[in-house]
Amino acid sequence: MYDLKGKRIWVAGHRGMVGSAVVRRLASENCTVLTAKRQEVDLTRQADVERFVADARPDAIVLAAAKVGGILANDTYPADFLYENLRIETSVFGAAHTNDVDRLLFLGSSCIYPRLAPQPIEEEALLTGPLEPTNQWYAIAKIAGIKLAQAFRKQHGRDYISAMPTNLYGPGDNFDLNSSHVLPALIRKAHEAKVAGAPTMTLWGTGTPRREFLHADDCADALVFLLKNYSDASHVNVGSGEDSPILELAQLVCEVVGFEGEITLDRSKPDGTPRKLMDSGILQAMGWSPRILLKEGLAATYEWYLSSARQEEIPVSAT
Ligand code: GFB
Repeated sequence: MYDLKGKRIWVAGHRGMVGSAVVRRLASENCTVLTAKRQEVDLTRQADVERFVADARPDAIVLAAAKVGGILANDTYPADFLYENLRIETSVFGAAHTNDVDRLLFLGSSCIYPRLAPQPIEEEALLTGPLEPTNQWYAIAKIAGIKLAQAFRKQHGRDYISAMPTNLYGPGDNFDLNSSHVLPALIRKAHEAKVAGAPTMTLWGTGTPRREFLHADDCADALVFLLKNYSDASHVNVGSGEDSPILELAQLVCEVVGFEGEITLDRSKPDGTPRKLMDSGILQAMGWSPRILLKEGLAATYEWYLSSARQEEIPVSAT
C-alpha cells in the first residue's frame, strides 16, 4: 500500500532500543533512513524539530522517541513521563503537518489500556475504564499521541497511524536497576548474583503479575510492516500472544544466565497492573507474526548485555 522504495524515512529516537531496531530493519528496504543528532535536535523543542524536518524533508516519520522506563521510574517521575512525552509528540506531529509530511507512524504502549481490561486486550478497550496508577502519566501521554494521529487524519486528511507494542526487550535496552523494565533488571540481577556467588536474587512485588514480551527486532519488523500496509484511524496492537507470571520469567532468566540460587520477593515494590496480554488479531489477520522465541531472545539479549558490560568494565566472570 505504501511503497518505501526511494522514500526518505526519519526515525525519531534512533538511539533507543526500538528506534535502533527500526533503523536496522529499514536497512533491508530500498529507502533512505534519516536520523537527527541529539546535540542538534532536542525533540521536546518545537523550533528544533520544525527546522530539522524542513531541512531533511522526510516523506515519512517513525516516531519511536519517548521518555520510557519501568514501573518504579514511571511512578517516581510522573511529571517527566507526562510532560516530556507530550512535548515530543506535539513537536513531531506539528512539524510533520507544517512541512507536509503525509505519513507518520506513532509508537505507543500497552499501558494505554484500563488496568482491568478484559484479556486479551482488544484495541477497542481504549478509554473504557480507569488506568493503572503507577503508569497513568505515561499512558495519558501515549493516548494523546493516538488522538493526535486521529485528529490530523480527520481534520487534515493526514495518513498518520499508531502502533501499540506490548512490553519489549532486546539489545540496546536500559539495564539500570532503578529505571529499567523488568527483563533487563532480571538479567542484570541474575548475572550479578551469579558473579558474586550470592545465594539469592530479589524480585520486586509478588511475582504474580503476568506480562507479555516481544523482542525489539520483531517489533521493528511489525512497525515496518504497518508502515507499508496499514492506513486507518484505529491504533493496532503489536504483541507476541503469550504471557506468563513474572516469577516464571525470573526462573527462565536464571536458567539462561546460569544463576542457580534462590529468588526472593521484595513486596515493598509495586506489582502494577495484574495482567496485560494484547489481542494482536488485527495485525495477525493482515499477515504478520513474530519470529523470535522468548528464550532465544533472552539469550541473545544476555550476550548483548555481557558485551556492553565488558566495555563498561562491569565484572562479567567470577574470577
Ligand atoms: O517492566 P516493569 O517495570 O513495568 O515491571 P510494567 C513489570 C513487573 O515486573 C511488575 C515486576 O510487576 C514489577 O513489579 N518486577 C519484578 C520488576 N522485579 C522487577 C525489577 O527488578 N525491575 C522492574 N522494573 N520490575 C511498564 C510501564 O509497566 O510497562 C511503562 O510502567 C510501560 O509505562 C511499560 O508501559 C511497557 O509492565 O508494570
